[in-house]
Amino acid sequence: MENEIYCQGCGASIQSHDPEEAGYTPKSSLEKEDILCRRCFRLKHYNETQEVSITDDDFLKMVSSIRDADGLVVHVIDIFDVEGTLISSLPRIVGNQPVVLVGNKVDLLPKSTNRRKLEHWLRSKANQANIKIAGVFLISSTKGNGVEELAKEIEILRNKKNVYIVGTTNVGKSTFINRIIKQSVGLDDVITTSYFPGTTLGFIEIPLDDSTYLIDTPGIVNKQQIVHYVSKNDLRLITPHKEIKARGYQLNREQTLYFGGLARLDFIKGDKQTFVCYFSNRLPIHRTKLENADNLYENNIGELLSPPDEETQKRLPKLTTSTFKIKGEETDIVFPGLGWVTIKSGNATVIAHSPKDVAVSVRKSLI
Ligand SMILES: Nc1nc2c(ncn2[C@@H]2O[C@H](COP(=O)(O)OP(=O)(O)OP(=O)(O)O)[C@@H](O)[C@H]2O)c(=O)[nH]1
Ligand SMILES: [Mg+2]
Repeated sequence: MENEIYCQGCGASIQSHDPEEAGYTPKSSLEKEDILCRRCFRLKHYNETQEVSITDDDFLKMVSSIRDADGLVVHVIDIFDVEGTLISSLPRIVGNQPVVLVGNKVDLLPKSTNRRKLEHWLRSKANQANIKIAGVFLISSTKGNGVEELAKEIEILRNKKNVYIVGTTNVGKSTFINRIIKQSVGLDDVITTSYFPGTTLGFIEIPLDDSTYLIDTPGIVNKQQIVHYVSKNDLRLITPHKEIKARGYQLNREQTLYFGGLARLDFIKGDKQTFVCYFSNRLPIHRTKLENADNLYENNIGELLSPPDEETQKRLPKLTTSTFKIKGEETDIVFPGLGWVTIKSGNATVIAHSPKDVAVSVRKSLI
């Protein structure tokens, strides 16, 4: 449509006939210069979400239109959920555009994290997925770390073309753009952000100059992201809000750690040693004997082992196991979207339990 108007907060096309649908704005508010739809208004002011009927597939189609465009793609991922947020099908979605990989949320990492190792790990993950990248950056969109350097690099790499900010839902794409807007023109929170998945509903164009734009896009839905299986309340508990604190446990073999009741690590073989856990400070960790672990789960899931709350229990896939024999170097067992456990001795056999589809992986320790 010619003179279609879009919500400046979420990018939805503005309409005044269906209050239950995306972009609804009462007729009386249509006169304003910058229009914010009712859903954005409520998200912003009351932290209230409204479901809309745009499907995962609609989002994917929208983002796939970048394939026919000409510009720079900035692929934002969440460094706490690299498995769930690195889009392995990115080359198919955005075609041959150059790609910058951005690991967001570094403010949550323990200070002792080795950034070089983290960058190296991200690079190797991108390589495995056959995503050719023009650079890797680590930033915090909320705190601003690294954003200026990245903005400078984007300015060079974009070659006077559009810049598309692409990623799965909730990685902080809109927060990143808001940070850039704030740094360049001083305005706060122009685009709507929230800790719920599925906030941005359409493309949002922020002018870079007379003819090119920085473009926010809706998050692509990847079913490996744990955010899709947890209730809003549990999402609050598992999402770290500030720098995570290491929690160390001295374990003998045949002991188990539960991370709430969302994941579990069994220490099967190896000498007595410390397991250092890096999870949201609000996620309780329980230690038990391996022989009691199944029983504890059966009888205490949702109570002592919480989260999951009732709503999450209905949605969460069953826990499945992966066995890892670690030999010779400090290793992290990574539970995507939750956190990781560092095995300091570099020698142990462990069994990791995680919700099916949220696959556990290992990497060289980052600390
Ligand atoms: N700690 C931390 N949280 C962040 C950072 N960037 C974004 N967040 C949080 O992550 C959540 C999602 O942010 P959004 O900017 O809405 O994410 P998005 O990628 O635009 O999500 P969709 O629009 O749903 O695709 C919000 O709760 C943000 O506050 C960051 O650098 N550090
Ligand atoms: Mg967004």
